[in-house]
Amino acid sequence: MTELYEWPPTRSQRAKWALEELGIEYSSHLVNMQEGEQDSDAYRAIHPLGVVPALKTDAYTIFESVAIVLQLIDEHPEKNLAPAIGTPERASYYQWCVFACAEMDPPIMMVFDHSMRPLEFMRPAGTQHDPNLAARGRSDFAIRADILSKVLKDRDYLLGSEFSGADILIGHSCFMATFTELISEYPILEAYYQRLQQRPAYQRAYGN
Ligand SMILES: N[C@@H](CCC(=O)N[C@@H](CS)C(=O)NCC(=O)O)C(=O)O
Repeated sequence: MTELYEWPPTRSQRAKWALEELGIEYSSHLVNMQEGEQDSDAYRAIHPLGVVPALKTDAYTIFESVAIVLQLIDEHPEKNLAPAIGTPERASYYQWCVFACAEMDPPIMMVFDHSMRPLEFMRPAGTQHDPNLAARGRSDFAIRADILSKVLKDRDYLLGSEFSGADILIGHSCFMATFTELISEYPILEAYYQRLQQRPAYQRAYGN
């Protein structure tokens, strides 16, 4: 049985969206962040950083949202959520998948941490909001949003006309950018995200 360790709405939704797109049967284990379950010995044995998501299957346990999405998609090539290995399209696919976690997550999280995160959930404990870091996050996000807008200007999805795992990952960045009120200045990105939100698998994963 496949078990997703999640606490919505967080990066665990990336894994959930992939599970839903692929039609994989799974159960959900809610890691109660408000009660500190992420710091329990039992959960730390699954994810040593005490964050979500993690995924447990009959064959392996894995953490890191991007790694989970890539692995699940590779296990189901018949669903066509990734181009064939070694092709030019696969190069773009890798590029945008890594861009999501390496380039989109940090500025968005900087804005969230320094303008929205309740102080009692700041890590390390006692860290205060820093408006300079929030501003830095906003300007770093703007550069990246422009890059994505240029790519998406004349296509429905990052790789062209076909939806792929890269859209799951950047789509979650759009979700976070909406949550942090960063997306409205980028109509192309906003329209792309609206397109993604029409997908039944997205709606099942994000609960709307
Ligand atoms: N690089 C990790 C980041 C995971 C992560 O930081 N998850 C956040 C939620 S989006 C979390 O669990 N935070 C716990 C906390 O802040 O206490 C991934 O993509 O899976």
